[in-house]
Amino acid sequence: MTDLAAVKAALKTQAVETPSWAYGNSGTRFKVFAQAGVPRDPWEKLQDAAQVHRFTGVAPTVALHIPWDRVEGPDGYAGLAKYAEERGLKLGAINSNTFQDDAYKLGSVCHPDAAVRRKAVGHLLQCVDIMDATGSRDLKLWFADGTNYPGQDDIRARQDRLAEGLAEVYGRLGERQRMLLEYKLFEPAFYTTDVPDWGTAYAHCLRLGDKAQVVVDTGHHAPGTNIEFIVATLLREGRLGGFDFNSRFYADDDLMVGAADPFQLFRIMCEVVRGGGLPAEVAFMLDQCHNIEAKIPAIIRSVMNVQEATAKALLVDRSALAEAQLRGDVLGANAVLMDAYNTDVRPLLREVREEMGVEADPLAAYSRSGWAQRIVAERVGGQQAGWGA
Ligand code: LRH
Ligand code: MN
Ligand code: MN
Repeated sequence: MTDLAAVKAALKTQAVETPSWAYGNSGTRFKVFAQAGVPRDPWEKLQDAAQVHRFTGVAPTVALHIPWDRVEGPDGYAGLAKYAEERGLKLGAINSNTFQDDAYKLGSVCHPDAAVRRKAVGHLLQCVDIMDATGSRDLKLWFADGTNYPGQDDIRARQDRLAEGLAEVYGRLGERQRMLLEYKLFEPAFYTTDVPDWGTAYAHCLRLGDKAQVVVDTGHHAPGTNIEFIVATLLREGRLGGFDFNSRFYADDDLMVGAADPFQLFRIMCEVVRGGGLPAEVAFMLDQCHNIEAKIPAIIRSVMNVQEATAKALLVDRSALAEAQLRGDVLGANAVLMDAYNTDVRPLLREVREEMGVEADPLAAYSRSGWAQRIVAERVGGQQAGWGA
């Protein structure tokens, strides 16, 4: 039997971080479809994020991407953090960007030229300065580095350069700051990618120390990859820093989490629950873009999808499952899992929301709020997310 009060309590502690870039205009390399009312600067992105938090109650932090969220002026990023706090938010992970500068054609921290590596490491160190100003815990690193042709560069030398760059940035981290290293199997490099998989990320993190952790972006694997196995392994090793949640059908589609494969999301959340409840060290971040759908409701829907998968994972009757597994009862064990997955958790989540003081139906409440009409009227010329131009 599962303890419903404990399930509710766990759901109330879960926090989902939303990405600033999801609020901006985005598209594919074919076309960016601009939407009316989209934020024109980081402050307006925070205004929208505050609506997501207001109606879900569980999205209190916002990830920034540098330099997409460029802030100048005397108050700088500390001022942005204050602006967030005034709206009941905090700034979350600082995402670096070493992939949109001409200098990085052959790579950034893995580039053969030491001057380019210096520039890239300089940017990463600047991101840590920003973390100091915002109070962010996590520096999220994703590298587009790789090669397109066999022989183009030395695979091992590139790993050495990567290790050296990471070590310098790691050394700059404060006591409570972490480095989250994100892997991606493919794109934009076609032949080799320098951080293609969790094994490579894990090996670098191991050398660096405890503050270096792996990020699992659910869109960054080969089709058919058993992501929950990776999650289980990283949790066992104490190296799962967090998730970049999104859905994919084909490549790195960045669709709403839980839209393409809610069962996979459930299986992932089962391993998170199995690996220690909802540990504070695991950051549940979204990394999505909303190219053709309305952005704020899509983000609210995504947060709800994470909650639904989490609720189902928490409902798994762990003792019945363990007993069936020990008996070698293949079908019985599978049935325990499927019973939880097939439970309609929406009534439970409505109760949880009401107990938290937010409305039971976040999407309906947002729709009634008039915010969508207000931003269309007030904002002209929305900013592009910086992605998929
Ligand atoms: C790379 C990635 C990484 C970037 C983000 C915008 O595909 O997942 O996390 O920072 O997209
Ligand atoms: Mn990502
Ligand atoms: Mn991605």
